[in-house]
Amino acid sequence: MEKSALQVARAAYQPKVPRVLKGAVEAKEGAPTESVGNQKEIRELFPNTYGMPVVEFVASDEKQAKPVNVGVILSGGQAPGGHNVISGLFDGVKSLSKESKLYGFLMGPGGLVDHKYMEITDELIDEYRNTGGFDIIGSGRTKLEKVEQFEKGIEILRKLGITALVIIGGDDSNTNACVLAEYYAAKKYGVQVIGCPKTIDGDLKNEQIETSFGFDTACKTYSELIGNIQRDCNSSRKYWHFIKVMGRSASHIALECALQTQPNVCLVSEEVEAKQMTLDDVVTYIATAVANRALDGNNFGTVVIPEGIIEFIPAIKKLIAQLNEVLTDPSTGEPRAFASADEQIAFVKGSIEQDNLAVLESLPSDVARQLCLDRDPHGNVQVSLIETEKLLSRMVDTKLKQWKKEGKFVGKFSAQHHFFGYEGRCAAPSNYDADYCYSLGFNASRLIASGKTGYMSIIKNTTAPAEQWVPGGVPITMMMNIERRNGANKPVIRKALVELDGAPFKYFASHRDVWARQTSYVYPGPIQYFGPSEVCDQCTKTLALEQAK
Ligand code: FBP
Repeated sequence: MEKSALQVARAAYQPKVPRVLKGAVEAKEGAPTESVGNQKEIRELFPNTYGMPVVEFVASDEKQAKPVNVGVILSGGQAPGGHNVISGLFDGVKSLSKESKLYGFLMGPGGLVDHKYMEITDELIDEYRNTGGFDIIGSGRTKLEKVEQFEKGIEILRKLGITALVIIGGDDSNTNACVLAEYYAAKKYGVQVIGCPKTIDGDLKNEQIETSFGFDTACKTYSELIGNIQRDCNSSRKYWHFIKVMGRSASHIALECALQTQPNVCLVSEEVEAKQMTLDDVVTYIATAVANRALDGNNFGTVVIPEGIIEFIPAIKKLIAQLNEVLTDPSTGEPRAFASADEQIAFVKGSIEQDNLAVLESLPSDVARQLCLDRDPHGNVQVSLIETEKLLSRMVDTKLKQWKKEGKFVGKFSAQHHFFGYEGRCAAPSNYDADYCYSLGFNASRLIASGKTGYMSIIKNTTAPAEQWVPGGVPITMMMNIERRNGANKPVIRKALVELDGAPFKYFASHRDVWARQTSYVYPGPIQYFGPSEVCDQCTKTLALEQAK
């Protein structure tokens, strides 16, 4: 594979790791834990993995030296740093014993079930150190939830002598990791299951997990692009740019990009829901910013939109909840099968309540159609396929035309549209993500060596220099509660949405009125990999604000 000069230099980068992980460790255990909600139900569903303590690794004199065969799976959407989790895990298991082996299951959890795998060797891993992407073994969204899948899995794990499996995924994939850990523990199959917190969306975090990996690099990549657009629009002064950014449910990415670039408008889905805003309220809010800037002769600006916003508008959220129910076959719990998209839409329209039908029919046909069509394997609406940025700018245009007639808008309005998602998911990891991910992977090998199962690998204190980071593990059951999914109540990891009383949102809310009217743009520029630490090793503003509490 031909490489650029940066790639060559980057391949030689040595990720920084917590001091504790540089030598032998032992697990210091805290008190027993409880799940974040529905304790009784979660305890009953996970009798073998419920209530385990949070673990912190501390230095020890005892060297763990037993060889271990480990399997690794990349699950769900790509996030920068996945290759570093695998290289940290590889180095970690080899440091336990040169005899240890690491196998990668191909194209996501499906590789375990279909017995598609490859051994990860020194030569292979060296090609992928500090690179973006998940292409070393590929990723997929197969949902691991059925006993037949778990049994197919154990066949190949036994054949390869694998006694520990590391699942690198978001909240849905780690929920599945937890179910698998419980199943293998109940059956006494002797296979440990460890999770790693991945997702650019940043919504897998809590008291124990400071951030999900990939969020840092993805936000910096999008912020670079938003900054470039802002400089362009401040130069030509003729366009309003509507920029949708990824983040299926939570608005962490949009908020972080706003903190980095100070756009004129940034929508936060969680606030839209809390304020019970209608689609028209959202449109009025944006149109007001456009009209106010026009009063100063500024017929240009930027609007950052979280891709999941549509699901947070209360009337649409209610509609989606009912769509999810009717699209599930109650006898199997599986999605209903339809011969065609048109048949599916006709069925939906005939099955939902009148008020929901009215909301559906009020939406532009392309949006309504996407809401009625298939979910991803975890039951999520595929919001990346809904062109919210165009929908909103169309509606703002209509409103401004009306206001012009009424003498309430004196300017010009011309829009450009962008969607930043796939551009950032496979970017070369920032130093923060390169170090954090490598540490998460290496740390997973220590959880394995300590005999843990049903744990997620965690690294804390990451706003401090890496030397002082604190490695450990958190029982996955601790993050679970019961939620309605695909027409049934399911145990799932609770998603971390933007907290409206949290420091990042409060900082944004206290500045946004100035950013809306004035041109306060910040141009963050590209991620820097080499150079002064204050340029290269900064975490996200979200994390810095949260940890400054
Ligand atoms: P994960 O939750 O699996 O990390 O994926 C998140 C995400 O990147 C969302 O931001 C986006 O809506 C979705 O994946 C897109 O999924 P796909 O890759 O299937 O198009």
